Amino acid sequence: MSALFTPFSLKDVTLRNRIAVPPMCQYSAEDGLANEWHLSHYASLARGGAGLVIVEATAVSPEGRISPACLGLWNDEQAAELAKVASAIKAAGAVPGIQIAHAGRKANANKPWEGDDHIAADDPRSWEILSPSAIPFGHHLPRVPRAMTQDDIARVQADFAAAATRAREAGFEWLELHFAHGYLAQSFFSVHASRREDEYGGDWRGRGRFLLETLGAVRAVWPERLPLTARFGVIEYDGRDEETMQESIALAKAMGEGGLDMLSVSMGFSTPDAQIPWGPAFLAPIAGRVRQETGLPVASSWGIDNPHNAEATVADGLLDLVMIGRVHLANPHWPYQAALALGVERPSWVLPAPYAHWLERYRPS
Ligand code: 8OZ
Repeated sequence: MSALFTPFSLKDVTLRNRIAVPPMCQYSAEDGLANEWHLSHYASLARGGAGLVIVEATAVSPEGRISPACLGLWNDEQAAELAKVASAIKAAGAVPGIQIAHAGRKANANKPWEGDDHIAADDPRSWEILSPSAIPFGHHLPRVPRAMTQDDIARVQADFAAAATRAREAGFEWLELHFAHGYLAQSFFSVHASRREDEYGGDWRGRGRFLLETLGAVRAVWPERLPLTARFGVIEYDGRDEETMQESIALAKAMGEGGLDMLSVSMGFSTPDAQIPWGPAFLAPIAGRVRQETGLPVASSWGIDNPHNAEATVADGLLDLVMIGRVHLANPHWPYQAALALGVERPSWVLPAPYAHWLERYRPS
């Protein structure tokens, strides 16, 4: 009996197994619109057997995009194109999810394979970048953001709620808030990015206020019967890790009380000086601690890249869902291969019926 291939239910949604495709930016859109690339990419991942496919970081406003080639959900035309993606994911038996995002001080960058750095402020493709405080990330992202006013904060939170409404109308059944990776929400929480002196700064409650309010604004419009999750960086690997973990766990508990259904545990990426201990499944014990101390279901990723460490993280009670990202790009049928490797009986059931049919047929009995 495989833990990885046990269905998982959250609210009214049931995933066929514990494998999820995490959001992975494709940097392939124009004007925030999904196109044939997104359709074929996401459909192929869903066909491979994962229970959940979460569409990449999709910006709630034009200035919230990481790059000019990121997806957006600030108008109805974008929602109409994303509806095709959601429908294709669902047709292949996976639950369609989407991550909504604002990139904050990391916005307005070139594609990773075209430099990954900030677009210069005098470039015609540049836009104003926003953050809780006028502190740049540094390194390849040197531009100084404008410190947000409380009107800016209210506007971005309304953008999150509007994007959530469009995501629902487009047919998505699982919504993830991007509260990680040094983007806007993580920056509000991070001591590396926030020096605010109003009620959005200071101790963890102040630095967590933007996240809790944004969650509340989205929960108010996202159906109660559908999962609302957040990807959140609980640790920075900056030398103050225990303090950050305790603050993160306190905020995660408050988010649970504020209507969050699950946490996708990641790293903060708020400073270019982080010393990340890369290794197989290195973040899973951290996620397991968050799961234990908050009582929230958790997902996580990073270095979980083979059927055995994926199975172990679920079987050992560290994770409820395993995010299988990059290896999924190399092998969209990773879930089927994992089922074979784990000795799951008749693993073809992992796949949509037409594929299962051909794989089961003409086999010696
Ligand atoms: C991993 C690490 C840093 C950034 C995202 C492009 O979260 C990212 C990212 C992923 O959208």
